[in-house]
Amino acid sequence: MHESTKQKTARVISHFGNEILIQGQQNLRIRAKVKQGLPALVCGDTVVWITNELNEAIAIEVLPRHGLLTRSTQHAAEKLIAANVDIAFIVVSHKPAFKTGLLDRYIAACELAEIQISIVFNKIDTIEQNKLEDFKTTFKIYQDIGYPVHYISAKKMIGIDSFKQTIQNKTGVLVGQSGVGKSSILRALFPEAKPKIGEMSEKTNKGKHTTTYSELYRLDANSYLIDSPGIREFGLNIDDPELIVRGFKEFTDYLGHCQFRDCKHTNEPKCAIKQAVKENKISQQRWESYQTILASLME
Ligand SMILES: Nc1nc2c(ncn2[C@@H]2O[C@H](COP(=O)(O)OP(=O)(O)OP(=O)(O)O)[C@@H](O)[C@H]2O)c(=O)[nH]1
Ligand SMILES: [Mg+2]
Ligand SMILES: [Zn+2]
Repeated sequence: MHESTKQKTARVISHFGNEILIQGQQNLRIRAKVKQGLPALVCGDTVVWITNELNEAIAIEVLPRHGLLTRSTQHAAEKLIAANVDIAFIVVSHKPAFKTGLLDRYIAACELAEIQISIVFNKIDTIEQNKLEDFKTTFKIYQDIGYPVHYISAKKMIGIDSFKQTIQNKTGVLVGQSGVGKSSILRALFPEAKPKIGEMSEKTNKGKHTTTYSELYRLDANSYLIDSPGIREFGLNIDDPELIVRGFKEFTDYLGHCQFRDCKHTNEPKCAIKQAVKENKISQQRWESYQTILASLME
């Protein structure tokens, strides 16, 4: 076979319109075109590519995906965030202010995409001890559900090693609000990576949307980490509201025990989920998040 038509595989580092940046086995970053008719590609995809007679790299096939993280926006029903994701690091902090609803949406999206979840509380170097204790109480709910919570400081390199191991031989993605420190965490884990790190707005205490597109970084031969842009609203990409319960893992044990088979677990009588909330077996806060998401999808 002529060298130029030899097929190789590569991971998609990032995606711009009709062009992608790919990384093959030799760690080289190559700009490639995408053959017409391929589905929309996203950071993390694995593609088969060739070099044509003009010496251009062309992606000709996308390999089957797992762990496809998506969301919906006002403009698009489905916006791809990353593909082939094994584990999501949902990054939260006290600065910008923590939002339970957003965390629960991320969790639901990852559960539905069968992506493992890890919560990362960043910037512990700038929080008062008693406030940190309050957060630890809040996050106990998530630990009880089975989600590990890491308390770290990317800036002061505290707690970085404890979750570094969880990414070995996996593809991870960093998600969360703008300014929580996703790119800073990437740099702490992988100093050779030089992602842009933003300022926080002093006026609003919010991030400035420094990272504008998702990008894949190779940590070692089999471990990858994707840095993604922070977002304000995370719309769940679900067309069937009945699926939402699958995004709330701790509800699972109670499903099928409600009086009505089509119970939505909102205000129906003899609802096993509501009963579990009453008995403190399911957190009131999580149940409220569930209802907010359900209401937003029924609109
Ligand atoms: N004190 C402190 N500041 C941090 C820490 N991690 C990040 N920061 C700061 O927080 C700001 C935002 O950090 P980024 O890493 O750009 O945040 P991001 O989540 O990537 O933000 P977007 O790309 O906009 O989504 C920067 O000023 C960082 O220096 C930390 O552990 N401690
Ligand atoms: Mg960033
Ligand atoms: Zn019910």
